[in-house]
Amino acid sequence: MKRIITFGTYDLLHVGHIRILERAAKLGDYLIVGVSSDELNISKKGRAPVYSTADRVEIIESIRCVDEVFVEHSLEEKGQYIKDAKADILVMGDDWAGKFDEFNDICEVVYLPRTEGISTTHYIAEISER
Ligand code: C2G
Repeated sequence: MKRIITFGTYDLLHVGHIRILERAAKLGDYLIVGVSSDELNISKKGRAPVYSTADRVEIIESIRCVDEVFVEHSLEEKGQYIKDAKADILVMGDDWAGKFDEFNDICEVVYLPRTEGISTTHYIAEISER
């Protein structure tokens, strides 16, 4: 039984998010997703997500390939989250390539290619233009 963990904000859910979750799930048997809190996003990106933490958690919980969801409150706790989840593999998009290699001693770290040409930032801009 292989346990997979991945992290993200998943604001304004789009197919890039769905595809990486589905590809992550295929690497094992049980997919755990850390959804980053509004506070963490404000501190790392300088703005709050459009959807609240609670709404983003509810949305990610409803996705078929996702087995378990928790709120990621701090980037510094990542090692602890991985241990608590008893994860065998950490999956991240390749925009994070190399950034989580320090966790190779507690699990396998895999970076999957992002879906080209799609981002929450792009959709926010598109919606405001319209
Ligand atoms: N993603 C993707 N293709 C896109 C956009 C996003 O594959 N076109 C992936 C990202 O690589 C990430 C996941 O979808 O693995 C979630 O993306 P974001 O919501 O942008 O989350 P991020 O800011 O990367 O948060 O602890 C780290 C953070 O919580 C990760």
